[in-house]
Amino acid sequence: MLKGIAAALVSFSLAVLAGLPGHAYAQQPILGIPLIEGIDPEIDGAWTSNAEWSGASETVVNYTDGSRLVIRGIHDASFVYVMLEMPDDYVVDGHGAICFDTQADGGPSLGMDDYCFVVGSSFREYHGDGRTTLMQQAPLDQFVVGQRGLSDSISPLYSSKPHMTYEFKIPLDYLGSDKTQYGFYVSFDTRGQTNNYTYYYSWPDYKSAEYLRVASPRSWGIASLSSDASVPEFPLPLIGALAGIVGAVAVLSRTKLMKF
Ligand SMILES: [Ca+2]
Repeated sequence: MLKGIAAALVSFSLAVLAGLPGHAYAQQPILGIPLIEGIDPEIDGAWTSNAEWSGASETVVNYTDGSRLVIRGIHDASFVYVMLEMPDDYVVDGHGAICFDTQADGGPSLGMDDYCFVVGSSFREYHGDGRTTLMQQAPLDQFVVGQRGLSDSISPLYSSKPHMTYEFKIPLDYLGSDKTQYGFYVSFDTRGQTNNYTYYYSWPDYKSAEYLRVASPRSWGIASLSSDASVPEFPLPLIGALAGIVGAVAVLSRTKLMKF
């Protein structure tokens, strides 16, 4: 019974989170990225240890087709680390991309200052051309790293099968280390698990049908780097949703504890 209530609470909270506005003139969703000194995630495309991503912020996106994306972010003042995790995707066959609008100046098209890092069968970097929303291949910066793979039971989201994860490590110098906020966009695609269609997803959640075409940077979210281990500057509606999740998790943990 308790579990049912908790599950309902979680679903409700996630629905609220997923439904956050991401449109140009509405409030842009913010992804907080806490500072943790001395971290050194191994960019191997998987949860390498329990502690690896435990201090990171966690943003859960629930898509209408039932797919889920979890975005984790952390920085150590030299690098920003991002993990994309798809708990319902069990096959290594797609692309995962993160894009930074380094000037946070939005705009309708992908600019020269907008950098995308894409992991597929290889790792590539793209910039904008200032005219379209199509990524243009650029030389890969020597210090950026990206990798995809499968996470097993080390991940807290493990169900019964290893699932897709993408890990990225990007030098803050390269993004402009005087900044604490960047426009931020995530996309990924995957083949259907029972058919040959390719499915496309993004954060903020927009319709897409090409992995190299992004939503207009003015409609992206914001990555906000914190100067300490706290997760900064959530917009107000999020606080209610988060409180719901925290409550639900508390109930869930309690339910689990009562079993033993
Ligand atoms: Ca790892």
